[in-house]
Amino acid sequence: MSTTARLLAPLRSAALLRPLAPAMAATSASSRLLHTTSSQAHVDTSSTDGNQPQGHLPGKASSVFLTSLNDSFFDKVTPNVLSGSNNAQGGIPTFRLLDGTGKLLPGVTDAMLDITKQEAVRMYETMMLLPVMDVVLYNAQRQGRISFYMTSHGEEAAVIGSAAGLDHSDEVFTQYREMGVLVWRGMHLDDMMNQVFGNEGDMGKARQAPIHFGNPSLHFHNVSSPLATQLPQAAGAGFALKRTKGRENNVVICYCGEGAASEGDFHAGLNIAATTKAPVIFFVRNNGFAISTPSTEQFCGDGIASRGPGYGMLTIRVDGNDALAVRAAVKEAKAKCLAESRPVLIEAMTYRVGHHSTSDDSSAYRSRDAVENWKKMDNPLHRMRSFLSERGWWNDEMEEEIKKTARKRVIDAMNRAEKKKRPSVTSMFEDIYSGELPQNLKEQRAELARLVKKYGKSEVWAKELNKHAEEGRDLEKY
Ligand SMILES: Cc1ncc(C[n+]2csc(CCOP(=O)(O)OP(=O)(O)O)c2C)c(N)n1
Ligand SMILES: *[C@@H]1O[C@H](CO)[C@@H](O)[C@H](O)[C@H]1NC(C)=O
Ligand SMILES: *[C@@H]1O[C@H](CO)[C@@H](O)[C@H](O)[C@H]1NC(C)=O
Ligand SMILES: [Mg+2]
Repeated sequence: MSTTARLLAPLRSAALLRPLAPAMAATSASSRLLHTTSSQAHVDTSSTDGNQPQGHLPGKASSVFLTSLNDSFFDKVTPNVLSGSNNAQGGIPTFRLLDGTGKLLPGVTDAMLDITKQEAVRMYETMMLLPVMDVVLYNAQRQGRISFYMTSHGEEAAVIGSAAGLDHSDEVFTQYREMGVLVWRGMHLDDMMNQVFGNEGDMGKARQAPIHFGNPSLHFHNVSSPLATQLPQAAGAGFALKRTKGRENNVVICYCGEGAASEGDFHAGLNIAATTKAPVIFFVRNNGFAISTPSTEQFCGDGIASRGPGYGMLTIRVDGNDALAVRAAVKEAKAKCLAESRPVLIEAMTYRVGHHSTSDDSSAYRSRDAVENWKKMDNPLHRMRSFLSERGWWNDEMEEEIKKTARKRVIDAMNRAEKKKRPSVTSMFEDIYSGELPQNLKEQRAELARLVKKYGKSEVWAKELNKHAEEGRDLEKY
């Protein structure tokens, strides 16, 4: 049994019954455990397995009954695995393979890592490419060259580790901070830059804000800005996968932030997936913040993982800054999704090192020191690098080389994208309806044509029109 399997197995049985067990032991007399056969609760002395008398709750075969009101309340889900003395403070444990400095934890074997040198190196190289893209594009926004951007700083292991735990044909639904999945799946940097710059090379024809990617051939579903949109969609996609011949070995992964988990659609998505037994991995990046709201003010439970049992869902909390643990957890989650035909909830504990987006300055609500300290204390890139170096799979020359080539690749791709024109002006009227253009859009197009005819030669208009393919001449025929 792998570590993940060992950790998941007890979690599976950690239904709501478990936290009651210690309390049950405390109520010395078993006569205080009730068996209900009518509205009048009464003492059950005939139960065959004394400690677990059967209750009669709709849809639930057994539930332990307690008579002590105080003992009946609980606010934590305590998985069997660490309910003993080694988890004195209680709470849901966190799965990890590497320690904070990147050393293998005692007892972690190669079989548990289950990774080749080639894949581990590729993971690290991809993790290294992300911050390079982030720095270049963040600055490009600051220089007014693109309108918006969001970085992945601090979450490289959570995103790349999870991507590496899946097959390229698994369906991906993301929130917005997970473009690393596309990098892992091999989306060309030119295609990514074309999207961010919204030029005529953009597969989405510049109709979405930067980083709102969509890539059908990489099974990457279009990003939507309204939080949690993707969760019910993912549940539906999971159900569809089950019903599609030839997709028996595929799952859906659906990412969201811990902040988005406060949306109603989070509940809807998880509950639909659980009840339809859809093969969906809900991967929650708990990065400590929803813009300026810290996790501590976002919810009162034990993180997001504590909600899994509420949906009857297999759940695991993983160290999101340990790329190898994230990969192992996702691989095992996929295996369980398929073997048991049910969704899995993963909570990845990480930290948003960057500002929320280019529209945010996080120094307004957290100290710069806190961020700097975090980068030093728990750095997913350093941990992965140190793991690789320890095995002789990485060295300083490789590090220098990758830093140099990554930057050049990214800047070259950006420059190519920036030189391209925007889509033609009339393209904005296309594709919304498959048949003939409706009258109202025809009128709008004609009005635009009239205005461009009238003002198009003025300096301001001419400059803008010049940025588009066909420079507005495509309007002349309307
Ligand atoms: C329905 C909805 N409400 C509010 C927003 C504004 N908004 C955008 S991102 C965000 C924070 C989300 O935080 P989290 O889910 O933790 O993701 P993170 O940014 O930390 O990756 C908010 C409130 C939105 N996009 N949609
Ligand atoms: C229930 O808990 C409260 C608060 O801890 C305590 O004051 C009270 O005595 C308890 N009641 C019983 C019946 O144990
Ligand atoms: C999703 O993205 C792809 C690629 O950019 C695009 O072709 C498609 O039109 C988008 N779909 C929707 C519904 O926006
Ligand atoms: Mg967050």
